Amino acid sequence: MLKIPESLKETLSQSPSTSIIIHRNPDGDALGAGLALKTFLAKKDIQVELISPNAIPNYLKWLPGINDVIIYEEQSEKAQDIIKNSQLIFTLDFNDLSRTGKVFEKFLKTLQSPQFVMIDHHLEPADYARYKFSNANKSSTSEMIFDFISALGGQNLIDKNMATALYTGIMTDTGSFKFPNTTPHTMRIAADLMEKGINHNEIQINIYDSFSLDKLHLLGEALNKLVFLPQYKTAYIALSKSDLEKYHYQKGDTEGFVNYGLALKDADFAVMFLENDQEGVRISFRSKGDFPANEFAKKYFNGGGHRNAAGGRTPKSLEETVKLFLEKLPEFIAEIQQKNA
Ligand SMILES: [Mn+2]
Repeated sequence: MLKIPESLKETLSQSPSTSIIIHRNPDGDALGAGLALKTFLAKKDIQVELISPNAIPNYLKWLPGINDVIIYEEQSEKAQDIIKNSQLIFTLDFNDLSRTGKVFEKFLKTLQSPQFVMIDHHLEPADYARYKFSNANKSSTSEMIFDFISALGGQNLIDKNMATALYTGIMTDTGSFKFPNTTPHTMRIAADLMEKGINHNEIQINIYDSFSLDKLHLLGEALNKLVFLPQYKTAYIALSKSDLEKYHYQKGDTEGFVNYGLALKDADFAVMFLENDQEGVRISFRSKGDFPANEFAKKYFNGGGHRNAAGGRTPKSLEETVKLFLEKLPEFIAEIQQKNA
């Protein structure tokens, strides 16, 4: 059971103005958690806006209430005014203000004594929040929002749309209840959400069975490019800018591709490199079992995350990035083998 400090309960009972901020390149969990919390607070007569650092990916545009999300990159002055006037600023599904992006982070750091409420399930939470709900054993931030609402006695306020948002967050962050982060508690929440009248099959179809032909063809290209290194139980995919352009890449199109590497028998570690104009190379890491994908991401690729799912980036070219990866992988594997010996 999540414990909410009395002072936070009291602030919430005084109809404060609030805002909710999620991480850059928002995923199903960030948006699911954000939309559900927003509706809950609004039902408690609390003024609230949901702010995303950048645009909503296409595969999530069907979520109820998504059109009211304020995009910081597009409406920064409006977003800044809202945040400046917020007595509480919820930050969801990230552990460090840098996850909002350079420009947004810079603004957040200019705030005078902001009251941040962190609700998040990533390791190593930074220390910016007055109220910190951080638990890396949770499947998702959406699960934590369900717990947060329950701890405030608000379960009866969860309606079908909120349940749809939360279910989407839990489903996407657990890979449809497949990843090791799925607990009995996660399943009980999923059941509770189903009882709120959601159409779980439709959510599944909206997320996983709504690909464009371009996206499927890009997946074909990615699978053809998959390289397996049996000696390191590692599979990787590298997609160049021209690969992406060939299939009219849109943000979110490669969502989930990295997991195909783990579908390979005997692969414990899967990596996907994505060459992106503005951001250099974005890298996704997935692992089975004890392989610490987050440590690898942190050590060599300015990243981090969970043991089985992490991300990173480099300003290098795709070629240089893959070269560095191939150099460091044997070193890293030798290290963890030594540690476990
Ligand atoms: Mn999450």
